[in-house]
Amino acid sequence: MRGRFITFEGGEGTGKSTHAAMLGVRLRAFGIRVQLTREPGGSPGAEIMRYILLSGAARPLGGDAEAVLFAAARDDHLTTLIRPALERGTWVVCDRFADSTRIYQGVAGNVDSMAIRAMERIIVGDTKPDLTFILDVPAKEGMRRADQRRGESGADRFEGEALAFHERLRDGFLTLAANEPNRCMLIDATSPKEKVSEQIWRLVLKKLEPATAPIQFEEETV
Ligand code: Z5A
Repeated sequence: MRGRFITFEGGEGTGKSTHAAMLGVRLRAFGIRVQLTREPGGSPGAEIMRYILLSGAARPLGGDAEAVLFAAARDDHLTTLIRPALERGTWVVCDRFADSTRIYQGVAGNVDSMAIRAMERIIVGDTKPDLTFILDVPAKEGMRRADQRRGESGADRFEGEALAFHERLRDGFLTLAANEPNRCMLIDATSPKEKVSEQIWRLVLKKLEPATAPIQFEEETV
């Protein structure tokens, strides 16, 4: 039986990494084999592209070129990690995926949305997420949380953008949630972590019925 594919999306500091990890723990406790991963990155080739993209080295090439690099990283990630895991029956929980390209490069970065959809069709094909959590907090609060978590280390290529950019991202994710209500679950992530995590878990139980998945006790980590 094919594994399930769950993605976490949203602006910066909304709690995606926190809740991807918490969901991984809950699924494993249920006896389900889980592969936690992230984008950009998640496979050796894609991690090299992550470095290029988040360091800002590709920024002078322009938004179109950055969108192509995100897609190339995703292609490697899908081919070498996500699809093989799903085929083995492992559930994949991914911190960001193709929706981030639609919103960061498309909505906020002004890359042509038809071009982004065309790349998505070629690269992602049928490997679409079964369920996507869109975590929502006001842009200012997300930036504050991300700042706090970063401590002394500097902001990356996207974290360094102005508040208006992060507000456009938030609007983009809210519109996406409204347009694809069957796949995208909008989560108010201003509540305490435990409450958010409980809400996510209830939705996973309802939508994906992990109790019906075969129990597999072999451990897998990132
Ligand atoms: N990007 C793109 O442009 N196009 C693409 O196609 C893809 C990505 C795939 C990846 O950066 C960047 O790449 C990203 C988009 C772009 N740019 N930005 N900005 P990343 O992976 O390094 O960072 P991120 O994805 O933005 O995530 P993040 O900023 O690291 O935050 P997060 O994962 O959403 O949040 P967190 O680390 O789980 O939590 C942040 C802090 O808040 C932490 O201290 C938590 O303990 C705290 N937290 C979490 N939940 C709560 C609640 N409920 N209450 C209070 N505090 C909380």
